[in-house]
Amino acid sequence: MPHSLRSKDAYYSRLSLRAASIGLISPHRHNLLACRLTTQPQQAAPPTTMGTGSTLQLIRSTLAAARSVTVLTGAGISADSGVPTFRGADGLWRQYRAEDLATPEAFERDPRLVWEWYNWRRELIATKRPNPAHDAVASMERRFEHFWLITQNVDGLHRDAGSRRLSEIHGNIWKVRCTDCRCIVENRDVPIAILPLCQSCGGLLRPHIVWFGESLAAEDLEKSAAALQSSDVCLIVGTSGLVYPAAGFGAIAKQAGACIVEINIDSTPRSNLADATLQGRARDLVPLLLEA
Ligand code: BJW
Ligand code: ZN
Repeated sequence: MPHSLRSKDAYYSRLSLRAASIGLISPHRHNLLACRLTTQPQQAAPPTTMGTGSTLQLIRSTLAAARSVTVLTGAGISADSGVPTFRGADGLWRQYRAEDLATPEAFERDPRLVWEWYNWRRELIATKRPNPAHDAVASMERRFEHFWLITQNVDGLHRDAGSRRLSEIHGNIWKVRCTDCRCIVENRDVPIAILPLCQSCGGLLRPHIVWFGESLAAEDLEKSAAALQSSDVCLIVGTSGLVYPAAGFGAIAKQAGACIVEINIDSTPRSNLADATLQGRARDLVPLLLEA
């Protein structure tokens, strides 16, 4: 791993550790610690493959013994519902410049352009439904005594699937925030009026989304860090592992003793951290984890 990434991990890990309450060490942890599960496929996988059957079996038995599970998701889980990712072949950042659309400076410079882009994304996302991977994550919440979902996705599909114990750490595209009074309200208008104004104070509304250079909500960081530090298993699904602080979350869980399982169609800069990797589509693989 390049030195720059290692030091970023350390920086963000320190930040999150400071923000977190102290995690509990589960008695189940020690068994799980001992198990470095598998084979990690080194080559790019065909569209849908998975690790060996025994890998899957080991992950299932590790999950069966786990009391505390944290799931971290990224755009890949919603790609299976038809929501574009950011960095894939058809990813949003291949077509658009993040600096023009997803920074506070961009919004200050041209709020109309930014809202038009979000309007387009709202129109697209409004037509999408959760897929079996979202459903499986939602059912994990019911299965494990301690469970937390950390999603980087703003599309709300985890909530639509029924997940409630979650932090949407990059915000939610169906919420707006006033740039003056800072109130946050749900807004599902499609299309949304451009430029939308706050009903309380008349101020300009912005998407309730965390843009580059903006801090994540302290409460989300605290809840995430607490969950990561106390998890027996940390499942990382469909994220490129490039955007901090989430890119450092696997390392926090690992350092605290969790067994790390990565599910992705590709390898990522974080794959080496994983105790087990399953290569393939989230919608095919995540539901398999729960089968007996
Ligand atoms: C599948 C699949 C299938 C596909 N099945 N898998 C230098 C050093 C350290 C830090 C920084 C730095 N310079 C800047 C920073 C900080 C910055 C950052 O990390 N930048 C990096 C790019 C370097 N981070 C921030 O600014 C964050 N704030 C912060 O850190 O505050 C403190 C601070 C600020 C500044 C300096 C220092 C400290 C805020 C980050 C906000 C990110 N916001 C976005 C966009 C919001 C716009 C919107 O959505 O409307 O959030 S960026 C974009 O990336 C989006 C995503 O949530 C996020 C992560 O992407 P994700 O989910 O991983 O998607 P992809 O597309 O990258 O990957 C998809 C993956 O799925 C791939 O791996 C595929 O293989 C896989 N896949 N199909 C399974 N079917
Ligand atoms: Zn207001």
